[in-house]
Amino acid sequence: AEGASGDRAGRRDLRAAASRVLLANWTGASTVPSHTLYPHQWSWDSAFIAVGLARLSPRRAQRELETLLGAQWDDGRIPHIVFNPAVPHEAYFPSPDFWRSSTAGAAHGAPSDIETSGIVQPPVHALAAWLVHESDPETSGRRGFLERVYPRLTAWHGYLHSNRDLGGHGLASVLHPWEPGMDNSPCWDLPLERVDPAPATTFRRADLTHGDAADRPTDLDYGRYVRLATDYRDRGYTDAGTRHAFVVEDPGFNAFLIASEHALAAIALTLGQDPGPHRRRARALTTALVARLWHAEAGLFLCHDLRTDTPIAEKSVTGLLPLLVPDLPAPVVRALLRTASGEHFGLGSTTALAPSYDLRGHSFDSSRYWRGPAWFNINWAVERGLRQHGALTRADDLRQTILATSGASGFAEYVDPRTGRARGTTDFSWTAAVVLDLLA
Ligand code: 2M8
Repeated sequence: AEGASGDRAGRRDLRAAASRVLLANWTGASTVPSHTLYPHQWSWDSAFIAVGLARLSPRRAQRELETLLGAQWDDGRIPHIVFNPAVPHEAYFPSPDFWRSSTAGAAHGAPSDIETSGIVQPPVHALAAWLVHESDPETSGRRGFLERVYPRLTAWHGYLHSNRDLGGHGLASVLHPWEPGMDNSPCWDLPLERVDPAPATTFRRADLTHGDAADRPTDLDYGRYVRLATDYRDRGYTDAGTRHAFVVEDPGFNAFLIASEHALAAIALTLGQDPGPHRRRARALTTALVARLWHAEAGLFLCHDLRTDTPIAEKSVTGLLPLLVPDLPAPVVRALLRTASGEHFGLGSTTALAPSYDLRGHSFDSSRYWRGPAWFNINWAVERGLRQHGALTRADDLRQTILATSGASGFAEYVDPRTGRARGTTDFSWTAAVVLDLLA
């Protein structure tokens, strides 16, 4: 009994600590991922943050998503950063004067009164909106939350289904390593070799003021990120009909899109509208995902380089994220579950949390950002996926590990997957947010 009450007290303390992080990172209408490293609003961060905020204040969670949706472009895209005009330009690179969204993006209906980036991030938003609604349907209903966000989320998916189906195979593609959110994943090493880096003298990184250089992407990576973003901007943020140096189909990005398409079906049904179009889309995406990106011999989904039309032979956790997809073929699910706990990801054995990249991969690095460290938003998604496919004990174990590691690391941005040691910054918003959700 003492153990149980100690456990209860521990959970209460963890909840209080996670709440303090989110409250401190709230800036009035949205939440920064971190006041130091990322002092603006980020797209997929806000989706995870809203899921956690819903456990504290459903109104605030709705506000978080609606602030982001307020910066949506007329073509449907949700920009990956919404800039806070009160923050000085030097605080983050690339700043608004780099992206120039209100002018360079004018042809695509970028907002004129607010500055944003011009690229996107994984579409976790409809899933988040549905979870926010479900956490308190009464408040959501009274405030007309779903009515307001549904058309915007539908337009967002419309953008991804049309403008971003650059391969013509029914999947959304990404045009920059910042888009799938796993910035310096070894998956991008090969496609990035074709990109001529912008000279280091032409820009100034702000991240190294707050982050340890050994935890961050390299200068060469940054040179290439800058080149790709500059080219996209200088072509007016146009997707089709131009040649992109980097264009990839990513399984994690598409898995979130499918989970979110199912969420749109649930939202439509709640609003008394026809869920059919969303269900058909989810089915078509699922078929395309398996046909294009599943590799039975590798035991997981692989990214596909559309420039060379070849699979990228790197095992990244993005290849496990399709566990979020409800109706995968049974042999695919079985193989994914095996891979998750096998030598490459070691879930529940070598490591406790899923690493971002193959523990045995030639590029594995336990500290450097998306080249090995374990991330809490991704582990939250894997936990959901395991649960959805009936791997309940493993989902419970992973949940406990997420809760234990997050608090002990000071709500780290990411951790060494073998030791759980904090990496990157601390008091990180999505880490606190997924804790609040998993404790509920
Ligand atoms: C990281 O990416 C940004 C660029 O978008 C950066 O390094 O400056 C990534 O971890 C990304 O997934 C995340 O959304 C962002 C803010 O937390 O930081």
